[in-house]
Amino acid sequence: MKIDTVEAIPLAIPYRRPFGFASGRVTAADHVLVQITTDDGLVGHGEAPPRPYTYGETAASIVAAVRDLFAPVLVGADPFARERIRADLDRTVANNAAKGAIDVALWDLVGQACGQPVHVLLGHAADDVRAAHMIGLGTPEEMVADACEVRDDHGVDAFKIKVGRELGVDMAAVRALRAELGDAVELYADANRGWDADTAIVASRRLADHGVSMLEEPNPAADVLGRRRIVAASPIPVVGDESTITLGGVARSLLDGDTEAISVKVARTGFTDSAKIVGLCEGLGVTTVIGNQIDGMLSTVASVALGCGLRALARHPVEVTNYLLMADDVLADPPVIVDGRISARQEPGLGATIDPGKLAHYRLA
Ligand code: MUC
Ligand code: MG
Repeated sequence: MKIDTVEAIPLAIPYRRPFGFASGRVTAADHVLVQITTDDGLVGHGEAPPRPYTYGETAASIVAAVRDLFAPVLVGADPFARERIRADLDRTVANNAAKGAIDVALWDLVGQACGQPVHVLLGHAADDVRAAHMIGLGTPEEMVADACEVRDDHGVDAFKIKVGRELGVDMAAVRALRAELGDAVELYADANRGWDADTAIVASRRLADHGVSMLEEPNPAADVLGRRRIVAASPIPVVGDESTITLGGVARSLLDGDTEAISVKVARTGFTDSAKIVGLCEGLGVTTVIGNQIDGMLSTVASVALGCGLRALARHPVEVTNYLLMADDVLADPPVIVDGRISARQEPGLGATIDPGKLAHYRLA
């Protein structure tokens, strides 16, 4: 089996409402669909959500990187040779979302070729995972309403609260959420580097007082000594997300003592490098959780496959709900979250079929 064509298709899908966080705001899904076909007629897909404020990529840069740099390497290659392909892709630095989407599409092809779902190929740790919902920035009332909608409609009982603003504003939201949702739900927080070290240390204590279990990216990790002071002073683990986006970066960050747990995202490390990061962390006794890069439906399906594939990830809630913000998407069969859980698909590969009508409607010329 050889790769025949590689396409990067830019999409424009409206949002039901914007999603805000300390380092940016998303108002529409300008995701790029990566579509790889093989000479025996298989079609694999991956989704790249551009996050310029996190990785520097835009939809245009992802399309250009796939078309000009990565497609020439991929065409003619065997999709099973993911390590060789990755070595070739890594001759270009960064472009995390573009590479992540390509890796997801390759696993989709491998799964289809083997007649096995991706979570089974990865190790089949579970058939379903607990869902977590990421609550974007807003007033306490807006944030509570958002959480209640997902709790009431989908039974979700784990929530990541965006923080990183003026501390009094964030704590008002955290208090309101805890009061409304009760003590039984799991709450953790993500500041997207919005605080300085001193503020983050105070915040970590106040968050812990409200039973918030983890604090993601409290400050810029490049503030090396500040980050170490937070780790030393915080009663709750400090989680690396956008500061820990490569295998080597995760190793360095853990050894340097600037993170204590790691968020992995298929949208930036695909299945291959996510699994390597999870293995590294497992060996070190470090918790890994699956984060959400404000994914559409395809990346959501991929995240569930990763969570159900690997034991260390299946233990923790997986952030899967952000596709609910989108008014629509290009999948024929949307994800389903019931009683706070979401199941891996049983079809070969990702089991995600693209609706040709929706693709024609949402693709940019
Ligand atoms: C997160 O966990 O930080 C916000 C920006 C991005 O790239 O991912 C999100 C969520
Ligand atoms: Mg984060």
